[in-house]
Amino acid sequence: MHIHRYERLWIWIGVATLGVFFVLLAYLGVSAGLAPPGHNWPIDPTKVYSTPPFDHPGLRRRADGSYDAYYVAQVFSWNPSTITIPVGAKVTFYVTSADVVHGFSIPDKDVNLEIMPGWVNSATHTFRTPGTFLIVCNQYCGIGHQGMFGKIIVK
Ligand SMILES: [Cu+2]
Repeated sequence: MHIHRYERLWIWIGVATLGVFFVLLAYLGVSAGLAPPGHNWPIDPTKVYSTPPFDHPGLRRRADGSYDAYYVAQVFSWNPSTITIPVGAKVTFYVTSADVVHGFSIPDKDVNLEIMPGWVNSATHTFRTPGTFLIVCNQYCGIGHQGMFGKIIVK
C-alpha cells in the first residue's frame, strides 16, 4: 500500500503529539500531583446523618466572615433546602449524598459538582449580586429528579 509522504508526515506528527501529551500527563500525574478536582474526603454513605458536620447540615460563618455550607443530597431534596446570605458572601459548599449520585449545580455560577455517595465534594463561590439562585440536581437520580431544587437567597 502506498502512503503519500505528506500523509505519512502528518501521521507521525499526530503520533508524536500524542506521545508528548502522554509523557506530560504522566509527568504531571506522578511528580506534580495533578489530580481531578473535588472528592475532598471520603464519608460512610450509610452514616451521613450521624457524621459531623453533616449531622447538622447548614450554613456556618467562619471567623474571617466567609461561610461554609454543608449540604446533604438525598432523593429528591437538598438539606438544607434554603440558605440566606449577605451580598458579597464567599461560600464554600461541601456536599455529599446519603443515597445515589446527584449533581449540585448553581446555574450561571461556577458551581457544578458531581455528588457521589461515599465522598464529599466542594466548591467555593462569591455571591456579588443580590437575588435568589437555584440549586438544581443535574444528574438523573430517580422519578422525582426534576423537582430537586434548593434556594440560595442573597440579600
Ligand atoms: Cu437528580
